[in-house]
Amino acid sequence: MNKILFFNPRSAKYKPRIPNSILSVAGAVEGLYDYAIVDGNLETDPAEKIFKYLKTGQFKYFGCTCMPGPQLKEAIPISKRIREEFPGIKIIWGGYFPSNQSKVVLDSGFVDFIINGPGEKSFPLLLNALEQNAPHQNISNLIFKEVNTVIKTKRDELYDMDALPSLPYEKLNMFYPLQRYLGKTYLGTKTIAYHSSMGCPFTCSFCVVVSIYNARWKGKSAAGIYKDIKHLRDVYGGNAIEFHDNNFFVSEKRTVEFARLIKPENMIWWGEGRIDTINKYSDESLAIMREAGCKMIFFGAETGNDAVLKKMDKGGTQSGKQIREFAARMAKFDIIPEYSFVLGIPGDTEEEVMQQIDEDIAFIKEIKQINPNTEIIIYVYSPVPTEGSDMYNKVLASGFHFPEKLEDWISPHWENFDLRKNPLTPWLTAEMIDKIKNFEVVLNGYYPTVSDIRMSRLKRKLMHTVSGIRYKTSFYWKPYELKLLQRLWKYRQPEIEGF
Ligand code: B12
Repeated sequence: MNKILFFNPRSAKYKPRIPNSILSVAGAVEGLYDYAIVDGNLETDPAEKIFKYLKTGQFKYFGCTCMPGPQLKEAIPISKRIREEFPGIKIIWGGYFPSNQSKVVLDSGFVDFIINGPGEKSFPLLLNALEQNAPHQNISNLIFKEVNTVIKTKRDELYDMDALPSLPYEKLNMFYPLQRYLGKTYLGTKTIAYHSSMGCPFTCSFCVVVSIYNARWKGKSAAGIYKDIKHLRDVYGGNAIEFHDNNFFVSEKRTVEFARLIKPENMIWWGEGRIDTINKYSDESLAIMREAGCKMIFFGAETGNDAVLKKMDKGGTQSGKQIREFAARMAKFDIIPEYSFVLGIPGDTEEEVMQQIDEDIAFIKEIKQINPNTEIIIYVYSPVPTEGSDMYNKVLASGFHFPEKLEDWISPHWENFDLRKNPLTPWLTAEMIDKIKNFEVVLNGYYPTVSDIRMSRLKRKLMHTVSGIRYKTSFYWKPYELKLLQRLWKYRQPEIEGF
């Protein structure tokens, strides 16, 4: 038997979302290969379920998706155990982690193939080759090992998204009721996770998308997106949308067309975009988007310092001035800008790094003054292998290196690395990390995120009052009282948990 077992490992502190990564490749083999899906987010013991499937003897392929962080905690031990107990099963990983950390993944000895970037074409081709004992060396978007050498095959051009197979929602529904994926969020009571484009046209040196898509972007048509959303609304009752694209708003025309189509459905939607791109949108476009339910947009603001933006290869026209003005412009249209900042990037001296952190903190406070509704997300810079960029060269020069053994990624030391909260980067001192984290606690106290739907008005008010003196006097040291409140009330952080 040649069935595929797909696995979506659990993301810690999750709210289950439609597993688009797995569904995209499942859709591509629909009708060609039979498959089952195990979603770690909806299982108490996914390993048990996986081995129950494998023991039937029907499965020949194990396809696992993986991003850094908590998903590795299941992906690694489960794949390893499969290799030990079922050595005949081919193990194939896809997703951002294996694409970017291919050597360490393949060196583990328990992953046979990595799908490098989009898998809709390469995955079925790989299976066909394996089934027919035919060569796989010419299949694009693949990484594998041959006599101890890691081979990366050529990359396909980005696909016409409208021509790709539709996602097999009905099939997913046979394994897990799709309703369970439509969670209650700030956006709505049944939130759909949808992915409508591939890549991003920019080359920011801190962003992992660059090494996979190399400044390319392609989007599904507005009509195609609408058709899928309408289906999920009519059949499963979805009433809000979280767009998971790296950059949903690249094309103003597509956004406006989609807004016009979705408006009568009365759905709230959210996506990620660039400040300089959306700043070019006309007032009319922004007004239509808001009327059509676009309530909040996530933007990588990164920093208000133009020289640092340049160092990060942010590209485009983004500047500190533009970030400020744009926050005010969004307020006019009643769209909440969710600004993310990257603090703690490498500098030449310790003083320089600290000074930049202080400057970024001051800038964030300024943004809050301009538009208090701006949501702030703070990340600590975690290097990604953007080979050739000046910033990554600096990272390497500092002595930083990624783990050399796959299992080290789940050691307590590395576990939180990609959560972008406490990276193990040599240029950051404990004092710097404390400063960033303490500021974040005070900021979240003074301005609790609107996306935490469980937090009552009264609790918000209380947190705001308690943190007032600290926030106003910039006294962030040891904010234990706020930490206690946040723990007590299970304050949630959208940067880790999504909405
Ligand atoms: C949804 C999502 C989440 C959800 C996950 C929910 C779930 N598990 O069900 C949540 C919000 C929990 C999350 C969390 C995190 N995420 Co996340 N997440 C995403 C997001 C927005 C969408 C993923 C997706 O569905 N894409 C759509 C599918 C179709 O694309 P795809 O995954 O690339 O899949 C294609 C190929 O990769 C390949 N493929 C993928 N898997 C497989 C498997 C097989 C078998 C095959 C054959 C092929 C294959 O084929 C697919 C079709 O072409 C991506 C960004 C993005 N736009 O992709 C970030 C992203 C993957 N996340 C990222 C990160 C870092 C995280 C965090 C670790 C940290 C953080 N602070 O965000 C946390 C982890 C914390 C946690 N709690 O687990 C990074 C990864 C960066 C990196 N260094 O590799 C990304 C790229 C965001 C970014 N731009 O930085 N995330």
